[in-house]
Amino acid sequence: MSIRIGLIGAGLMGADHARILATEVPGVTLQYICDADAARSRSVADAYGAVHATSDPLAVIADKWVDAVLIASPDQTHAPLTKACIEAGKPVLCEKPLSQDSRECLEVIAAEVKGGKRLAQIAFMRRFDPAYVEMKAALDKGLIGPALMFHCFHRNVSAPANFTGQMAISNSAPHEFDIARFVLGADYAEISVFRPEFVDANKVGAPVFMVLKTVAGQLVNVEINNNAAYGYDVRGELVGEKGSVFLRSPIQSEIHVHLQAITAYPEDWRPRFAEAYRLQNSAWLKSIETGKPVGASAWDGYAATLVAEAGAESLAKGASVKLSLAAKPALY
Ligand code: ISE
Repeated sequence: MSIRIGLIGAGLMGADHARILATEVPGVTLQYICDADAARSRSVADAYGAVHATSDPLAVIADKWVDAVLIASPDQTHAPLTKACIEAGKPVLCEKPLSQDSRECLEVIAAEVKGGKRLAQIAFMRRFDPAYVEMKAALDKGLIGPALMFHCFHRNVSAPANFTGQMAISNSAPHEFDIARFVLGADYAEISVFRPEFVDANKVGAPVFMVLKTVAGQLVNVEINNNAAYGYDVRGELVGEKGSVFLRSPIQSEIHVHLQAITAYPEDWRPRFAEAYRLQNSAWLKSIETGKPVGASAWDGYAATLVAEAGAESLAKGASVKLSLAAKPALY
């Protein structure tokens, strides 16, 4: 039976989720495309054969003809809409971050605990990326020995138009906060965030450099540069006592011409993580059928947001900030 999806948010990521659900994931009916911009929701609905276009997210969530909801609207809407889905008893895949405020994340968690079941999955799609999956498998099999350090680079061509303030930390970096925590299987104890001295701190997307220590004593360093200019480039190397695992990007070809070997960088994250999104969205749909949650939970969303808040505090204070999570409910 087809699962009827209400998709909220028809911007860059929402439109790509519509494409994925319409063309790469079997057994889906796009019941709604919802966006504050009515013309944009209509355009995406027409492009991918959705039944309805609307600008009312709460009506989408309440509609009995909607079985599940995918949230890809602006960050500040994620937590309240996810909470509304949980209270309506509907499975929801919410784009990261769950919120830029850890208190909002705890409200979502409280709603899930009250309902007694996990309904929310947070779209930390790198957990499904084949390269990161192989990295975690190598560690878990003991191939490189105990993990010591995890080096992460995350570079965008230029900061997205909607970026403000510390979104390098609160919007981009949560990917690294979550994937390193997932691969290492460890929470964080503290974070220090730095910025190159000569960089204009007020320039949106200005680079930040972070050093995190896990509760197990491992070190994670994260460079976020949202104005890298040359291409979209995400790198990682997990270093263990006996070896390391280097993250490879899915490069399909290399052009040999004029005494050069050329490989291309993608313009943004969608081509680089296309397979991760396809696998994530397929796994989400399967979890709706089986009732067995997969991927990142609302608790994982809270954990990433808490680190981002501490990171912004560390950058402002010029000092490391220690982290302590709330008590983890048994549901997670
Ligand atoms: C964006 O929201 C994403 O989630 C991308 O995966 C990430 O690379 C980018 O930095 C974020 O702004």
